[in-house]
Amino acid sequence: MSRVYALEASPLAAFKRGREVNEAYYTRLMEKQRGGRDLFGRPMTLAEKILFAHFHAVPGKAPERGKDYTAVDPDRVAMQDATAQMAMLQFMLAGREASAVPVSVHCDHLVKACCGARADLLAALQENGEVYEFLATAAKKYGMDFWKPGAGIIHQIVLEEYAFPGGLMIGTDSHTPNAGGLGMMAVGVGGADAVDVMAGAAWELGWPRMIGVRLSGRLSGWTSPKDVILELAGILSVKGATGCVIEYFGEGAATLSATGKATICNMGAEVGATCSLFPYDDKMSQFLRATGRQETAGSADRAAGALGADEAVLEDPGDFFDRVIEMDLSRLEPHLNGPHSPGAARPISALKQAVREEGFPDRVSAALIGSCTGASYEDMDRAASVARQAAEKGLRARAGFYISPGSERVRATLERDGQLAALEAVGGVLLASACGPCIGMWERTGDGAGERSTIVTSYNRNFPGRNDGNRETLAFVASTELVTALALSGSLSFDPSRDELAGGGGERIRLTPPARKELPGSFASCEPGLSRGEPDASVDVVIREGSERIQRLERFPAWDGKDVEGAPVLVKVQGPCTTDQISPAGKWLRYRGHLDNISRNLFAGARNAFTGEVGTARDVFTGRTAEVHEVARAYKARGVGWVAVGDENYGEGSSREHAAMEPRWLGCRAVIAKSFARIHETNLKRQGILALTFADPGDCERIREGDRLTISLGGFAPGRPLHAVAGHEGGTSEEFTLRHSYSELQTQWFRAGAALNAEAVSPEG
Ligand code: MIC
Ligand code: SF4
Repeated sequence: MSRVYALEASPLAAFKRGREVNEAYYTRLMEKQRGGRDLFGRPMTLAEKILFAHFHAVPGKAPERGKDYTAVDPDRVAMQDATAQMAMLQFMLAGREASAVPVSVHCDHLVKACCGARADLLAALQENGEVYEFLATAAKKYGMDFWKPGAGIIHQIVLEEYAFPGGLMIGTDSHTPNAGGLGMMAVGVGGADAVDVMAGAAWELGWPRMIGVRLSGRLSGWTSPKDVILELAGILSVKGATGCVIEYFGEGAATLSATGKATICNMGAEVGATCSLFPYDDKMSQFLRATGRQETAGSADRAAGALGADEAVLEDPGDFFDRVIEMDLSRLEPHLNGPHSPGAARPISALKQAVREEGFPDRVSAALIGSCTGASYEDMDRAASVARQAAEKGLRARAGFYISPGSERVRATLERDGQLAALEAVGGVLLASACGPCIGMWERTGDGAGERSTIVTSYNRNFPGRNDGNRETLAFVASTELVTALALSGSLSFDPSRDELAGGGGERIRLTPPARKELPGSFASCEPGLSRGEPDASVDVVIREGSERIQRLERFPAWDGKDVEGAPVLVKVQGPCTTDQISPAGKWLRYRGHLDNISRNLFAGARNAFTGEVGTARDVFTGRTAEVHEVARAYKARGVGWVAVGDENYGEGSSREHAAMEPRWLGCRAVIAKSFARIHETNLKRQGILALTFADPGDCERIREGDRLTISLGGFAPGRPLHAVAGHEGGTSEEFTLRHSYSELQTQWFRAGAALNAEAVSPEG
């Protein structure tokens, strides 16, 4: 079977190696969508229209939301260095000469923030040289675009270079949906999903449920697009949109800049959404043109009708969305969400009380702006306008103040237009255009380091230990301009719309809300740091001999056809368990390309409900308590498979498939939770681990320390529950029922030992 592009090879080929999408792409998209109306027999949401146009083969009946799986053909793939290493190692096992779709690889996660942009970048090149060399040579061989360290953060570059309205993309990072700001359906996935698509197979997607958000009114004063999603996170909670696409519409949507929309879509990941989307509008057209994509803008302008939901959907959204949320931008308040969860929404007016009653340190010890969520030209311009007001009065930031621009293009433009100087004038330290402290690559020293302290960031995540590795740090997320105001005041409860700053001479200074400048007249020219990909079979992928960073992979063995029999429960995780707890980032990013080495962090950040401790477990055979990975290795050495037990929304957060590959490598047979986050559930399935849920969530309480689990796999098939028995220490046992969401294809992955074994080897054959 040769690969069939949903939008056919010829128009696709037109944009394949370049940055533009042509008219033919949209002509085909519109033709395809007409077929969609016949299949659904009703008007369609934007997500349905885009997905329909990308069907691998049109199904016989309209897919049922939240139930059916469908096969689609993404237009492109994006990967960042911390996940691309494992994805590339798996792709090498697939035996292909080149990627079947356009791919970009971005070096952004491994740059440590320590001494400022220039020095940090040089240190990263030294420190991670062999990883960059591996990725660069692999990208060259397989024909992928390669973005050097310092070029910028994956999602910002994708927005500036590759995203286009109506397209479908997957990316090995959970914030891939950022491209929804340009009307692209962009979904975060684990590396193995990307490998399939790069190997020419279709991509399987659970047909999503749809949440509609109607925006009315207009932002004013201190509110920013970020506050839309910070408020929504409070309404939906961190798992409220699991399995859903969030589609925004309404006259308020058209007032938001493209980068503001991207921020909102980016953080849809924080509520579990598959992706988020805005309809095409003038703001997107302006952004496409400002970033040099006139042809795409012109073609999209003419196809605008195909790039939004059908009229009837907008008139009666309640009939077409599973849930509709109304939000009036004029009434929105600036938010500071946290600590410890992006879903802990707090309007700024509630902060004073929260500081009093919940005992958060009011003093802000560090303020950080940037990341893929808060580093657009508009964000930084607003931050600079706040900083300027303070500088004019001779004030400096009262907290450590760090700036990570989203891309080199943005950085060069901020330098040219003076915003950078304004931020530095109040004490801001420029960091590299990379993830840095957002992913724990922060050598934090000085004020607040290693203590219980408050920090504020314009990032998207604030899980315990995320930014500086210290679980005692209380991190709050907010808009870039609010974080800047808090940096100046040094106080968490400072509300710039009500409170005044104290000047050096005792005078009181009231900050005025920053103006909104969405785009520069033009972006500054810069050396972008890109090597364009053309496949070249003669290139050897470089893996250094004896490397502790990169390890060639071996395939996981196929299922032996037997039940899970008497498997000890390695850990039962207490409370929310993010991928940061299963496989922490920070110093462990170093080993993202070496499965055995990174496995030493398995569950290092998770609290074991049996012991109450973080990162340890008891060996049921020896009674010895040790680090979780050591106990897992001991079981593996005995040839005993084990099981892990989790709570609600298990595996929320990042897309890192290490959180599934590590347990697989160390002998895990099944993870049983009350519920799963979408990407992690698929990652487990793809790596050959059974991802199961308690039919009765209350049964989770029946699992005790020392239990041995037996799970009967005889009738393992889509939609059929499984029977399990927990044998307790002391001889008693309890039975319970487990559910799962495996599709037919996914059960084949399990049988084959991993998805890679089942399908990606020779999709052409
Ligand atoms: C994140 O924001 O958590 C990350 C780091 O970008 C991850 C990817 C990773 O762990 O490499 C994500 O969001 O998927
Ligand atoms: Fe990087 Fe942070 Fe964005 Fe993840 S959320 S891609 S770590 S900037």
